[in-house]
Order: sequence, then structure tokens, then C-alpha cells
Amino acid sequence: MVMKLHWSPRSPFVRKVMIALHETQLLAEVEQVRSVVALHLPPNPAVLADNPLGKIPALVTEEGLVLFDSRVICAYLSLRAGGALVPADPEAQIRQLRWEALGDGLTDILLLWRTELTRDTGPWQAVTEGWQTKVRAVIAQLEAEADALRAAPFGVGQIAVICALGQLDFRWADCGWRQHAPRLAATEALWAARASVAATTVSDDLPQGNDVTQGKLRFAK
Ligand SMILES: N[C@@H](CCC(=O)N[C@@H](CS)C(=O)NCC(=O)O)C(=O)O
Repeated sequence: MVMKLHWSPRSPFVRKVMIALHETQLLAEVEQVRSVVALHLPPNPAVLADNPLGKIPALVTEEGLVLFDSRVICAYLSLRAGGALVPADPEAQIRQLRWEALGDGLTDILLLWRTELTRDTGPWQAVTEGWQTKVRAVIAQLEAEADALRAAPFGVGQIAVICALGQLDFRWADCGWRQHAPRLAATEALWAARASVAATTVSDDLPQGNDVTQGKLRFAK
């Protein structure tokens, strides 16, 4: 009996779980089921049957318990691996969870932004302008904390940040965040060499035409 993961190679939140599976050596215990979802499309019935929120990742354990979302799944995998990704020390744990919230928050914005671009009437300008400001602010915050992120033991915090930056590279490849945040770029380059990170880069397996126009997001002048 293996666990089942609602999976997609395009999803930054699924990628968090994939990195955690590599890090905890639990990948072989999981069957990956390709599950197509999008906020602006009708919910996928197979996903909905396991996760009433209709989102991926969702992990069905050997006991049939369905776990969502990515934070809970990563915490579960960490527990199964003796706390590999969430430190027991309260201060270190809160630091990791805070970074995870920051990384996930950035990913949420980037996903919502792409959904906003699918609107027939065009994106809501005030909202996308707000996102532009927030994305810049998150990158500035991560730049200020790049050395701390590099020094801390690898955990759910770094995983979430890696997946958020990966989403920026995946969908906004020319936004120039590296020039804007050189210390973060150097830290990210170190993470990119890690086996779990290199093995899980996001990619598009859907036919062209299923996509949306690129939204404007620029860091470098
Ligand atoms: N907070 C959730 C977010 C998951 C999420 O937004 N997943 C996207 C795919 S990357 C999704 O399922 N979108 C479809 C939808 O929102 O209906 C997590 O951490 O797992």
C-alpha cells in the first residue's frame, strides 16, 4: 500500500511536497496522480472527491486520511522522518514557519495574478498594481534575510521560498529579480544545486493555448 499524491509538474505548491518527499526519502512510498486544476476552471471531480477545496497538492495516506494543504503535508512528511524539515526548537521552528508563510504568500500572489489575466474583461488594474508592490516588498524582505536563510538548517521555510522563486522564474522569467536581490540570488543558486531542488523544477506538460498572457512584472530598470 502506497500513499497517493494529487500531482502536477506545473504546480509550485505540489513542488513543495515533492522537495519534502526527496528530502525525507519517502518518494518511493507515493504514487503520483496527474491532476489538472485551475482556479478559473470547473473543479476536477477526482480532486474534489479527496479534497473538498478542489486544490492540489492533496495526499492520501496509507490509512486513507487525506492531507491538505502543502504546509500540512510537509509537516506530516517531516514528522514521519523524525522532524527532518521542521525543527523542534521553538525559536527555530517559528522562524521556519514564518519563512514558509512568506514563500507561500508570494506563490499565492503569483498564482492569483495569472488567474486574473484570464478575465475576459482584462485584469483588475488596482489589484495587479497592489501585487506588483507586494511582490517587490517580499523580494526585498527575502534579500534582507538571505544570509539567515542560507545559514539556517534546510527546512519547510527554505522549501517554500525556493518554490516561490521557482514560480517567478517559470512564469516571469524576464522580471529581473536577481539583479534586484543579489544576496538572495546567490543563496538561491546554492539551493538549486541541491538534489531535491534540481529534481523538482516546475515544467509545463499542457498544450500551448491553455495558457494566459504574461502579466507585467519588472524589477530591474
Ligand atoms: N494553500 C494551498 C494552495 C494550493 C493551491 O493553490 N494549489 C493550486 C495549484 S498550484 C490549485 O489547486 N488551484 C486550483 C484551485 O485553487 O481551485 C497549499 O499550500 O497547498
